[in-house]
Amino acid sequence: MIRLAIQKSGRLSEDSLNLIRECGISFLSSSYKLKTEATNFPLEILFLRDDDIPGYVQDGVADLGIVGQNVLVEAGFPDLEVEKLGFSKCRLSLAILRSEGYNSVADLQGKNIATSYPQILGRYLAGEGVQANLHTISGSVEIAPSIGLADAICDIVSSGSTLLGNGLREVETVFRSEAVLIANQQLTAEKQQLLEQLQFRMQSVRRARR
Ligand code: PRT
Ligand code: ZN
Repeated sequence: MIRLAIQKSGRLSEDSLNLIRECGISFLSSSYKLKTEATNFPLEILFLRDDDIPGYVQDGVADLGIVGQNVLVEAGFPDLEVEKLGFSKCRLSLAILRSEGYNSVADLQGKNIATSYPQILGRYLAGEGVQANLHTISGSVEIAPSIGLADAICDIVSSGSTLLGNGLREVETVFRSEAVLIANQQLTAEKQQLLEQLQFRMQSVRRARR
């Protein structure tokens, strides 16, 4: 039996469940249960918050997980990635108030930047030779500039309409992300074999969708 952690409720949930079902794996799921067992594959599914998934897989509480690369890399476990899944594509971008001028990332020198991704942003700014003050906030990052909490933000963007609605404009792409399958690095031989079967099925599903 191999244990897979997926997001309980959020942007990854439906596509994660659909992918497992399209792999030919059947299971019962109800909205209040935190785990379920597949009926035709030795798989147990755990439903967790996405932020907890990388750590659980790193520690072996779960063998496998489905999570966004943004969350995986921010958690500090990029090496757990074993397969790109092609959904939940988004980018982590820097944005400033639309009324502000902007030439290059050097303009952010000494500025206050609000983000939920201090690790990824810190590395990016260091690579650009820019020193800024990062303020870590866990949600509603987009309102920070308009209420005077920060000069800029770094947050997830997909359509861009949330930035627009908050009077912001995207000025730099810091990181590109999609959902990935992750795996513990000390799987037993049996679990490794189950992982390979799952990867094979996931690859077939993606090929069939194209
Ligand atoms: O409760 P839990 O902690 O499990 O969920 P969560 O609220 O932390 O995450 P959730 O469900 O919002 O997102 C899960 C993952 O989906 C993220 O980690 C990303 O990998 C991916 N993803 C894809 C996104 C988006 N697209 C996205 N648009 N995550 C968040 N957003 C936010 C964005 O920050 C903005 O505030 O959605 C808003 C709308 O975006 P626009 O640009 O389309 O307007
Ligand atoms: Zn989360």
